[in-house]
Amino acid sequence: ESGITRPKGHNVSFHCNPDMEQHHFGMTHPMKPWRLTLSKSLIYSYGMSFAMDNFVTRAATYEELASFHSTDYLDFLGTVLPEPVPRDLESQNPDLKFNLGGSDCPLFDGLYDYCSMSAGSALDAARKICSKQSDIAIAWGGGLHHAKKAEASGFCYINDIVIAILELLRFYPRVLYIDIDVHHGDGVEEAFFSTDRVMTCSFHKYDPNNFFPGTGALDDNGPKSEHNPGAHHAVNVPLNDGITDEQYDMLFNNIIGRIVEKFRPGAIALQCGADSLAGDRLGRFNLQVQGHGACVAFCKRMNIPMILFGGGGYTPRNVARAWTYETSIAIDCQDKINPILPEHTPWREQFRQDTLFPTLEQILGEPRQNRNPQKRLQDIVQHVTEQLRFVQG
Ligand code: V1S
Ligand code: CA
Ligand code: ZN
Repeated sequence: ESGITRPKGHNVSFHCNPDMEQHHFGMTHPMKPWRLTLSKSLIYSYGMSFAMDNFVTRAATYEELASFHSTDYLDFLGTVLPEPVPRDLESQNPDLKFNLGGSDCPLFDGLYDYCSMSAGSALDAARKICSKQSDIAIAWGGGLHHAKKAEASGFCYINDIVIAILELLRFYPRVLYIDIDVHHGDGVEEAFFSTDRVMTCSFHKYDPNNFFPGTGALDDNGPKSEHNPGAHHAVNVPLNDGITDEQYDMLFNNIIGRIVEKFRPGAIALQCGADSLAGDRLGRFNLQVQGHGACVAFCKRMNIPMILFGGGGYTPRNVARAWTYETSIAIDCQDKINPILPEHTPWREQFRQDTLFPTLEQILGEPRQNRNPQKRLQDIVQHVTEQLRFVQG
């Protein structure tokens, strides 16, 4: 009826768990797991599930989480209980154990289940890629790129991406990690700082003193110590407020095109954080659904097995639009779907406009000032080109 059919010549799998979406970080907290419900509702309303293999993912086991995280940290994460009265405010509790329990990474009901389900979806996706049952595997509930080996950070407790990449590395000699969340993918970068088998590339808003997490400068390319094989294998693309689709597309294609040519990855892990969209509650860019999706389309055209992860995204209606459009790209039906949202979409009124592609004016009223001069973007491409001379494929 919808005209959505299975893509020809490749297989797409979709990994999610409705239990994950029931968790709450707290009333004022920007991370709303419900955005996953809204995204799925739109994806299903378009009939896209008929074109994919759909899996309800299990929770990752303790041993699977321990492939990256320290057991001290996992044991604590498994036993901490939410405060009966939220204590909040780091100022009252400056020595948070493992950075847990502050306002960014609060302790909430079912926290451990939430984290292990996110990691479970990422691992299931990785295994479908390794077994060649999927060419693209989608885990919109994953993408929590700030979590460290023994520390929570920036709404992230378990680094499902690192765990999934470790799985990919059992089958693929080299994996490319790409991160289009508006924040720097510091946790993934750090985890693979000392290997030349993973190249990381994050595009992000960079302002060391005023924007989280404050890392990811252009010349932070991995510790340059003499015998570190991971040197030069971290690419950082620091950006300013207001970057547009056209500029981002130029940068992305240029930089990712060069990296793939040189590094020749066997698999790609693409974090599709939707907080880089215009109108995001925490973000600063002017990207539209089309420009965000163009990154996914570019990667797909390279015909390299790929996992699509979610990540940030704090204006749920725009998150749902982006991840729906990107799902349509994965299954090759982006030109077939009606840009008018299906009449029967649950919570349709949440979307405000009835289109998948609202204009900047519709999203923002007035677009944010673009503070990315063309010259600076050319310098970034130049730096990356020079950096890649040190990289072997
Ligand atoms: N920007 C931002 C922001 N907003 C919040 C926040 C706001 C309200 C709350 F009730 C709780 C937290 N925290 C931050 C950032 C963290 C951003 C994490 C992004 C995650 C991701 O999208 O990349 C991936 C899922 N934290 C900070 O800026 C740190 C503070 C320095 C300032 C804010 N306060 C609340 C904590 C300390
Ligand atoms: Ca990023
Ligand atoms: Zn983010």
